[in-house]
Amino acid sequence: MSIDDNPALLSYTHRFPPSPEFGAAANASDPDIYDRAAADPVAFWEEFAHELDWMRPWDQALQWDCPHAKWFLGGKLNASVNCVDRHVEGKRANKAAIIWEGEPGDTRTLTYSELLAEVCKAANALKSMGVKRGDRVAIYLPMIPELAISLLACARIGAAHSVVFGGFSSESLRDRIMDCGATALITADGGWRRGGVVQLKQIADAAIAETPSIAKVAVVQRIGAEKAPVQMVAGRDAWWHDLVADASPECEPEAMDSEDTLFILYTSGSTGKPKGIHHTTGGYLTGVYATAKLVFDLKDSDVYWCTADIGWVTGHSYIVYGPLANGATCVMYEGAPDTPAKDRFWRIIEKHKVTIFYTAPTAIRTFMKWGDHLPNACDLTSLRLLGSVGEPINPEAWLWYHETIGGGRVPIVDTWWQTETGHIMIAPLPGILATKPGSATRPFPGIEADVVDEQGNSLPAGRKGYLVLRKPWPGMLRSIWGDDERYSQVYWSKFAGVYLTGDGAVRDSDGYLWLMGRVDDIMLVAGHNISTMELESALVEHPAVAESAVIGKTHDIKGQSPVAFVTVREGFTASHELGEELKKFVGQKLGAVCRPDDILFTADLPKTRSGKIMRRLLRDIAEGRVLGDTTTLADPAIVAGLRDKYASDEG
Ligand code: 7RM
Repeated sequence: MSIDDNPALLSYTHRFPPSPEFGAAANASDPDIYDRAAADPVAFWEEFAHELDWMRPWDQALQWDCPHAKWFLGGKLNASVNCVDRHVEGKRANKAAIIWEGEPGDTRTLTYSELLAEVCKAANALKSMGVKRGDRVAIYLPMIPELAISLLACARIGAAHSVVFGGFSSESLRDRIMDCGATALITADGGWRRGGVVQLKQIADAAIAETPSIAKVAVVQRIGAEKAPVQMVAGRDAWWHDLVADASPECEPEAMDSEDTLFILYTSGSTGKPKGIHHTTGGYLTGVYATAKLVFDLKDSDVYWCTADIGWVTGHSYIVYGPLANGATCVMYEGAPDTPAKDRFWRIIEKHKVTIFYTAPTAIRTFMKWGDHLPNACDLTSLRLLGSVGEPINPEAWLWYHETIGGGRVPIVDTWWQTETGHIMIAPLPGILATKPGSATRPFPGIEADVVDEQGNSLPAGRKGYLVLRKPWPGMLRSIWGDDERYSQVYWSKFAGVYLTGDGAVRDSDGYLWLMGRVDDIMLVAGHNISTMELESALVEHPAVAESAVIGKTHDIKGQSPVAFVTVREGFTASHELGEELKKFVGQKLGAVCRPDDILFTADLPKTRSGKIMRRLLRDIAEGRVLGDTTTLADPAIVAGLRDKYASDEG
């Protein structure tokens, strides 16, 4: 039997049904929701749109002229009003909206009414800088409250924000500013990272020396002149605290058209220049509101923490817009998980009694490597729901997360989505579906996902193929900023009328989806389609393995042969014997065809700054090629080191 007909992942058969108590109290508790949404997805989304505050109702829910969608046409609303004002007017004025924790240990809590005043002051400050409705504002900030405030302030006055992650270089910032023609920049003197200071203003200065569109710069003082000296350019730069000190705490929100731009967010993509993913207002807000409500089961009593940076879409949708549209209390943390010590996350959960915790598999695997004693020493019993996003979560990591962090009590929502999709597309409704470790389960109600072959034909259960989305959804990207041709070509040209996600997937006999990573990463070994994810999941089941990345290396006979890069868990040492043992281990678990030809031990794997393993670079290393684009790497030294090591091991 070929691997294709028996994907290794489907051998993970544990099921975790929701507890009756969780199910009974959940925001989504009626299994009928799936059929109801499938029968009329547009009406389903309208139900959630109706739960938002509109200044003018929409005339038409959806206009679909493939590949261009418009949602809630004619409707007018403001995203900041939906995330802030309506909670102040409701019963949440004194409820904490943001509980912020700085890396050095300073904290700040903003209630919804305080957040409203801050957003209005910031909105007026932007106006004083000459920013108008329809303009673009670049934001280059650390994870401080001003970052969330800046997004909402832009939304309030109808300017589109373009957030650039605070770890990116001046070149990345420059390119992103130029592409969207931003006229103002919000930055800070610096940000804390592992006890050190990232000199954001200095980096920004280098970028804006080459971006004539930027007329004004607002600078938040996070660090102070001693550790982060800045040069303020007269007429261009102003301190944030000066701008807001002069600003009124009231600001009439703009009535935005549902299809007006809310933000642009750049994704690097594997080749070519970054794509400015273009999101609009009404549909996006409806999508993040509905998914945050049902997937995270947000209640007024929750303390919700998403560990992503707002520089990524996860932070846009599930730190800012989704939870705040639901009136939630959100924890926001500035720094690294190992500062001052490797238990920082668990200390934060204990301190703030976090109930919902949303993080990435890369972080989970790191915590596993650091050892159970760290979370075990903290009181994590406040938790009632765990989430995962960013990469496929290996069943082994899922089970560890469930046991060690969730105490075996709480549901895990593995949420599959993309910058382009705007909001969660595939994830369990935790009160309804039984979960299976390693599967993101079923599409969210109203979403139609499919697995298709090279010709676009639907594949039956057990066959790997391309993951596609068959119907428009409210938060979908509207285009690539300034390049509609590329938008059509990248997402809509391989199969007529359906959205190509670029990911591989397989469905099991219960209709659950198992994500296989990017299709570019899938190997063809002796005629078998093997996903790198399957081998990686098998490898991390071995007690010595913390994390692994598998790639296919060109092979004369087999076409490709699997090569595994492996990091070991604390207390284990890399050795030739361990390498041989791991090859055997994988061969026994998955069959001889999957047995890796090479195992290379390494202290770290090359990852993007959002934590995704960059297998493309590992392929370059294994093939002895010149390394491709490395600008999105979190730590370029890792790849250089690996390349040398690989060359010497081979030699
Ligand atoms: C939210 C985000 C998108 C890509 C996507 C996948 C991978 C994300 C999961 C996942 C398996 C998941 N946006 N991905 N979530 N793969 N299971 N739950 O990450 O634009 O930065 O990346 O991330 O390959 O296409 S993103």
